[in-house]
Amino acid sequence: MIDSQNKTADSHDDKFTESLFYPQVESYLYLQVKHLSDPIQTTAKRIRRLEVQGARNVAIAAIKAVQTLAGQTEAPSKKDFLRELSKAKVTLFASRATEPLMRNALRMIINKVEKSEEKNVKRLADTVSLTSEQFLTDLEESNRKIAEIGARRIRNNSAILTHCHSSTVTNLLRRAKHEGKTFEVICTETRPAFQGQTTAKELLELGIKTTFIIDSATRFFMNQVDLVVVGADAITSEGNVINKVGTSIVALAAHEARTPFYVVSELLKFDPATMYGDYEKIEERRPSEIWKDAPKNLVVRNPAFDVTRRDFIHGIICEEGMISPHSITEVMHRKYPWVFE
Ligand code: RUB
Repeated sequence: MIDSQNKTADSHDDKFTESLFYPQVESYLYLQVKHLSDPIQTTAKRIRRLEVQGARNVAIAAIKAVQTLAGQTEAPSKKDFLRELSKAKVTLFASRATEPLMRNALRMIINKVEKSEEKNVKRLADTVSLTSEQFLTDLEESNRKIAEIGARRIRNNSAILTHCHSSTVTNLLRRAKHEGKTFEVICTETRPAFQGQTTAKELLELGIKTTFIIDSATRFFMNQVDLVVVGADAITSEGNVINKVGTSIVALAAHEARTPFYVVSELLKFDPATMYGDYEKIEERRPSEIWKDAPKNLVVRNPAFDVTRRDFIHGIICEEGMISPHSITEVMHRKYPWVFE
């Protein structure tokens, strides 16, 4: 998990320097990589270890890694360059299984090279760089729109509950705060990796009154909040949302307490494979994250995400506005037809 800025090479076994501009400030992760021997392996490792966390930050880090790879390539031909990109894609996709934003982004960038008539590797690398930059700019603009739309849902003197750490949620709350709204936030600790601590720190830095609770206290506090806002890792063609494990329990509790439950998400977290019958794969992490010295023969399971059914979601706040989960496929066809290619 990222919890500091300007880490140096000393904190990693990889030989590189980086500066992380963490999104609570500008809702943008700026990953600068210098003298990186293998940007793909290094980034994949950091993603696997949760040093880069949250769907958006994962996608941004993966895009930056591919951009760096393109800048360093010595591939003698287009065919070799494509092979390099394809290998990078496989490695990055495997770093976390439930990240369609990263997959959509990398597919789109690599498709540009595949479809290009250009044969010159240097110019193809420039295509990767420009397409990546454009993708990141569009992602930033989506994030801005989501915050603008979502902040309107936050009333003065209201309380909001959130689960895990979502840079999109933080950005929305930051926007509401900057608009002068007075509100408070309850955030869950989010076991086992405690991403809620990141959320709590960010909100405190923004000057938002924040209460930190254990996950299982969610129902206890549900009647005291006006709405729930969570992020998303994946949205299926049926409009179900996959987010940090426990989100579906939060949604159930919200439903039972009649508390509106909103998901804030860029549309590109939609997984087109679900349209053709595939299930979204739910990443399962090491049992030792939950219990380091668990008794022998004890079965410990550690899914990272769970599925919240669309029936429990009041709306998905995305760059196209507040949409019903039912309309996701239609909206995707209109806004991003290329994801279905
Ligand atoms: C993070 C998580 C976040 C989503 C959305 O899980 O579930 O809610 O990724 O985040 P993990 P964002 O910590 O395991 O990555 O809005 O930043 O994309």
